[in-house]
Parts: sequence; structure tokens; C-alpha cells
Amino acid sequence: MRNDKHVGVVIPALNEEDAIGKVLADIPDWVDRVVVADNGSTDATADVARQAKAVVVHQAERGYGAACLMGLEQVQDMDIVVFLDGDYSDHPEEMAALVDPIADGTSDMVIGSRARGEAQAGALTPQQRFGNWLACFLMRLLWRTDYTDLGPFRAIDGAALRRLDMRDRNYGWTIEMQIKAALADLATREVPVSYRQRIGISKVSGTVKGSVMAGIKILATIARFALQEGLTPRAARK
Ligand SMILES: Nc1nc2c(ncn2[C@@H]2O[C@H](COP(=O)(O)OP(=O)(O)O)[C@@H](O)[C@H]2O)c(=O)[nH]1
Ligand SMILES: [Mg+2]
Repeated sequence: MRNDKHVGVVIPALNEEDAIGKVLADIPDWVDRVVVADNGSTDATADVARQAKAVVVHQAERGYGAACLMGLEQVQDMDIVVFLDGDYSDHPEEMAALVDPIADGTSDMVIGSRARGEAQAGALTPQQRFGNWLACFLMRLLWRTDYTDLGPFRAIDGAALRRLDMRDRNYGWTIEMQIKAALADLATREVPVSYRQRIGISKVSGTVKGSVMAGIKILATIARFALQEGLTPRAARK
């Protein structure tokens, strides 16, 4: 509980047996439920997570978004939902800075920005930095948002998240949430978060295929919403 609010954490994890135990050990003890969404790990990720008392759910379909959607089913009764990665690149001990603005009612969604925070050398690849900058620039142009990152470490009001009706099943999850939050006029803010080199092998930005696929999906998602919503900037629609 945080400020009388129930807090649930969702961690999508694919083959993170060396990292997931560390992530779970650093999660603050005021968190009410931790869900590890595992889809198709061939290592001991699920066992390590279960031993650390996390709720483990299995999603047969590969994909970051599909894993998050599966995890979401386990936190439907939570007032606040937090997402972070299972590779120990995020700092779970910084979670209060993301949750407290929602727990005190001043924000609906808080993004942990690695661009505003301290990122260890090599933790963010150049293509990741450029891709995030470009996506944030386009969102600013289209919907007058002021995002600086598509960071995985984020918190959101549970009811607001359910209203967003999240759909993306792979690389477009983070950007879909940020665009829908803008279109729904959610009270959104960013806080700086630290970011370190992951433990183990990257499945997304550390691979050429992952970077390209993620890049294409992120730009396609922006284009789809821009066409769907019409190129009328959010502010002009008021
Ligand atoms: N369950 C699940 N988790 C995934 C999948 N792909 C990536 N992840 C997890 O999502 C998080 C981000 O992936 P990662 O490989 O670190 O991407 P990067 O941070 O962009 O290099 C990590 O916790 C991964 O284990 C997937 O297909 N399914
Ligand atoms: Mg990572």
C-alpha cells in the first residue's frame, strides 16, 4: 500500500534467470503484488521468480505487449500499476518517485525518463536514444506532448489504464500507452530515473532485428494514431 492505494507491479520477462531475482529483491516492500509475465522462457526465469514470491503467469504468444497484457489480468484490482523490465536495467528502488504523484492524486501516469536521469555508459544504445528522441519529437508535433523517453519503467492509475484499452502485443506497447494517455488528456509527468547495463542478452534494442522491428512498429503506431485522430493537434481540438 502507498497512501492507502494498492500497488501492483508487472514485469515482462523472457529468459532473464540471472537478472529477475535481483529485480524482485529490490522491489520496495510496500508493493502489494508482483507479477512476472513469462512467455516461453527456456531458462529458469519462472522458477527464480516463483521462489522470490512473485506471481508468475505464462503467455504462450511471444511479444512484450502480449506479456504485459497477460500480466495486467493479475492486477485488475490494483489502484496503481507499475511496469519495469526484468533485466535489472531499471532501478526498482526508485519506484516511489513514480508512484507517489499518482498515490497523492496529482498525476494519472508517470514515466521514468532515462533521458532526464543518469544512464550508465552503454546502457542505452545510440539507436535507442535516437529512436526515443524521434518518437517523442513526433508526438510533440502531433499532440503537443512533452515526453522525453519511451521508458519501460512507468506507473499509471489502474482505472485510467483500463480505460485506455491497451491492445499492442509487441514493440508498440510503450508508445501506444503514451499516445492514448495524451489523447485521453491524462495528467502525465516524467521523473528522472537511473538506468544501467542489463544483465544477460537484450531481445530488443541490443539486436539489429529487434531494433529495426521496434523502430518500424513505433513509427507505424504514431502514423496510425495520427491518421485515426486526424492531424489536428490536441490543443487545437479543445
Ligand atoms: N515475456 C516477454 N518478455 C519480453 C519479450 N521480449 C522482451 N521481453 C522482456 O522485456 C524487457 C525488455 O526487453 P529487452 O530485451 O531488455 O529490450 P531492450 O531493453 O530494449 O534491450 C525485458 O525484461 C525482457 O525480458 C517477449 O517476447 N516476451
Ligand atoms: Mg532491457
